[in-house]
Parts: sequence; structure tokens; C-alpha cells
Amino acid sequence: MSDKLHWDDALADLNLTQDGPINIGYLCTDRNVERGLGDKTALIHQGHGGALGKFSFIDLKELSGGWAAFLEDRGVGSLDRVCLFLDRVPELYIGFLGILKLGAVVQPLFSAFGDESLISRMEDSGAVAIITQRKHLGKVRKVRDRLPELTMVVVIDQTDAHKPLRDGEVAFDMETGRNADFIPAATGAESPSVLHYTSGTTGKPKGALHVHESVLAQYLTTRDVLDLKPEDVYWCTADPGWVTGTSYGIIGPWTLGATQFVLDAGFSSAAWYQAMSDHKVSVWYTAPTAIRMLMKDGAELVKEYDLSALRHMCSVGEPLNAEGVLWGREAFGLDFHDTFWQTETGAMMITNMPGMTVKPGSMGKPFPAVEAAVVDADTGIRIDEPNTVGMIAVKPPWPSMMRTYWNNSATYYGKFLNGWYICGDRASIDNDGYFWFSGRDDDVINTGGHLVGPFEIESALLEHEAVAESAAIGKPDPVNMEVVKAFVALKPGFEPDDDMELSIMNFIRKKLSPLAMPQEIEFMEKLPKTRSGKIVRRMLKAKERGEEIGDTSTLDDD
Ligand code: 6R9
Repeated sequence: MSDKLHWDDALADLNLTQDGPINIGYLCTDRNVERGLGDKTALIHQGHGGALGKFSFIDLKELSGGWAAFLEDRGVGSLDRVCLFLDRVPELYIGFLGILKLGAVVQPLFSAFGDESLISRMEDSGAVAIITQRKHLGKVRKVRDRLPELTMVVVIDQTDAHKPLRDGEVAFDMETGRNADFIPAATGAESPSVLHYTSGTTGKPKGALHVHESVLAQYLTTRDVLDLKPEDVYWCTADPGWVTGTSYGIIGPWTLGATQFVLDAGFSSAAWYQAMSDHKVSVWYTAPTAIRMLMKDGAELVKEYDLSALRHMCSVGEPLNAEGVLWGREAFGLDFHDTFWQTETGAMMITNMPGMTVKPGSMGKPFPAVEAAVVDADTGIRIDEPNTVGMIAVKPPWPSMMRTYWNNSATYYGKFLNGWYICGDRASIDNDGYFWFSGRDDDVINTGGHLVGPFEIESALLEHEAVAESAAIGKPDPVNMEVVKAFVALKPGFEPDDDMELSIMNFIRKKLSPLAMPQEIEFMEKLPKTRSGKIVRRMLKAKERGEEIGDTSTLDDD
């Protein structure tokens, strides 16, 4: 551990004590009002069609207090799980803080999720309430009778003009529900806060459970890696359905009292640059896939906009290739600073700090309060030899480390080896201590920075009436790093034609999400399997990459 920085350094800055209460909802809202930032703009929100909304820290305090009081009045208690199932509307950000102020556990869900994705995550968490909007209410209604613990559906945009709500559904208008007097729950360091589901190779998605103390790590890394200053306008392009959108799209920046910009609109390079210019975005946190999409439109386009406010850029989610960094220099005259971390780690672990020499293609070095290494996969022994690939490992504990996987502590404990937390990614460390990513150590598909579990896709494929066998792998893709490719064997009597391909694609898009939808389906007579019946994704992957299929002798007795 470095002697330069300790996680506890955040305590004094945030006016906290070692054993005293600590509540993320309070730290992001009321505390900023108490320290004189009440009138400062906390959120600049740009919705579809360019509609703008501005919220001060006083607004954040009163509106999140309103959410907390509303939920409390309706019987939501501390530790209850409350889901957010919303587009990037202001209620998503402010509701998140209200749930934490109440002392309940917030479970964010992507609004693009289909019924199967919702069920697997809500059945597991036993969520009692879900906050949604009319646009997505149909999807919630579809899954309700399979979720006995879900007793309340809150709708944020219900008006008299709409059809009446059904039993168990209730309308809440955030603006009229303001409450300046709500007293935030006196949660402690170890009180559960955020539950984010993440995909693994096998089984259903797992819920990484975080605690209020995580804020110490989110605060310090936001301050020192994102380098936020009081006068900055900061834009995190991530959706809060993903951990980046909560740790660094809500918690970190607002504990610093920063002004955040949020864009709730589809992607276009021109619209992004226009928004950055209009709102004078000065610090920007985005992902390699977005950078590659911007690259496609060229550096010339960037020059058409006044981006003179922009002074710092960071990236996360997938390997940031050297080309992306070099293009960033050409287009913006700045370096993209890569950061490596996971849902499970809750905050950045390996970073390119401002002022550090960026080596294009490297993830950087451990954040100064983090001890990280590469270790041998079998023994967990540190590999000291430079430029040798091993498993990325981090020495526990740290404040934002998940405390368990919900309902699945066995898998949680399985993540530790020889005193290290094993991330599940491979990397090497060069002579200067820089980490170089080499790949994931499992079959999880990383598409545009989002992890998708092959097992979830395979299970959903089998629910299609024509599918007999299925396998899903990540196929290399120049923009999204990987896209989902499915291999399918059909039941007798079904034809492997274009219509069938479209039908299967749409089926997955609706059941899971657009991200999980296979971009390509290859029909096969039968899929390669072990004697015990397990499909061998390794062979399909090798075939896809045009590699030698390798040793197949173990195939039958795997
Ligand atoms: C924050 C987040 C975690 C996985 C991680 C790794 C990949 C993330 C990366 C990176 C290379 C980087 N990943 N950052 N790979 N370079 N800078 O992404 O969380 O969705 O849980 O994904 O993403 O494979 O293990 P999460």
C-alpha cells in the first residue's frame, strides 16, 4: 500500500468519523446544501428533442427527500430492495439518492431490459418495489405475477389523461412530492447501499452488493483520477444501469459537489459534440466503444465545435486500444486516461492519473491506495517477472469492494485466492509498473463495455420454439470489441433461413435486451459437446477466430 494515500483520507474531507453514520444519499445532497453549495447547479439534464432541465443542490435535497418520504409512507423499510427501471430521466438520478437516504437498497436496471432479464434479477433480489415510467410499464406488468415479493410499482409520469393504474401501481410526481425535512437514515459504513447485477459465464447474473462506505473510494478516485474541480462541468456517458453510471455518474461527482451533465438521447457524434460545446463540458468519462464510434466520423468533425472547455478525458469498460488514445490526441489535443475496474470493485483500481505519462494501450498503474498485482492462476502467487501474463489481483479490503453476491456467498468466496481478490482478467506488468490487459479469463461477452453472460443468451434461445441446441460466444468486432454470435441447431421441421434468423434475433432482443441480441446466427446440424453434454464454446470461438481448434482429446470426457 502506498504511503501517499489511504482510503480513510476521504473521511476528513467528507466530514465523517470512523464509526459515525455514513449515508451516500445525504452526502450527495443535504451535505452540499449545508456547506453553502445549495444554489449551485448539480444536474443539467438534456432530454429527447433537446429539452433542458436544471437542478440545484437544494432541488436535489428536497426532491430526494420527497422520494424517501414517499417510499417510507408506503411501507418500504431499510434494507428493502427498490428497483429503478427508467430511461435517463432526472427521477432516475434523484430517486437513486432518495432510496439511499431512506436506508433501503437501490437496484438499478437498464430500461432496455426485456422480461427475462427483469425476472432473473428481481426474482433473485426479492425487490419489493420498482420505479418506472409509462413507456416501460407494459414490461413490468408482464412479469409481475412471477414476482410475488414485488408489492409496489411506482409510475413517475402518470396523468389523468392516462388509463387508470392497476392494483399495486401508484403514481408519484417528483416535483410535487418535494420534502425539505426528511432526515436521512443514520446508516453505518457496512450498511448495504447499491445492488448491481453482473453477468458471469455460468448461471444467472449475480448481484454484487455494496455498502455505504464505498463512497470513500468513489470520492477519492473521482477527485484524483477524474480530477474534478469546483468549476468543472462533468459528463459521464454511462447509464446508471451499469456501475460506471452510479459510482461515477452519481456518487463520486456529487459527493464532490460537482455539476453533472446528463444526455438522455440516442448516439450521434454531432449531437455529442454539440452538447459538449453547449454545456461547456470540461471533464468527460466515456468508453472505448463510444470513442471508436466517434473515430468513425473523423477528427475533422471535432474541429467544427468549440470544445475549448474540455480539459480531461477518461475511459472505462473495455481495453482502450492505442489507436483510440492516438486519435484522441489528434482530435481533442488531450489524452484519454484509461481506468480499469469492475462492478465488484465498486471503484477504479488501475488508473492513469492526471499528469502521469500515458502509454497508449496500457491500463495504467494501481490507484495509490490500491495494492494490485498479477498472480499465478493456480497458486495466487505474485508474478514478479516483468511482461509476464497472470491474473489481475487486488489486495482486500477496500471500501467499495462488494461485500457478497446476493444469495450466492459461495461464488463470492470463490473469488479469493492466497489473500488476493482475483478479478478474472489477465494482464502483464511492464518494467515501469504499467498494466497491459490481455483478456478475460472466462466466456463472458464484452459488447460495447457491457458484459453479457453466454448462459443467459443460451437459455433464452432454448425458449424459442424452433431451437433445439444453442451456444453464444463473443465475436471480435472493430467497434464494439465483441458482438454476440449464436450457434443454433433447429428442431426437426424448422428451416434455417433468413426469416428464422430474424425471428430468433428479435426474440432475444425482447426477452433480454438489444445488447444481448445476436448480431449473427449460424445454423448447425449439431453443436460440439462433451460426453456429459456440455457445449464447448472454446471450439466455436476458435473456429470463429480462424484459429487452430486445438486439443480435442479432452472433449469427450470434460
Ligand atoms: C466498470 C466496469 C468489468 C470488466 C473487467 C474487464 C473489462 C473494464 C477495462 C476492462 C480492459 C479496461 N474492463 N475496464 N478491460 N481495460 N480499462 O466495466 O464494470 O461491467 O463489471 O466490467 O470489464 O473484463 O473485468 P463491469
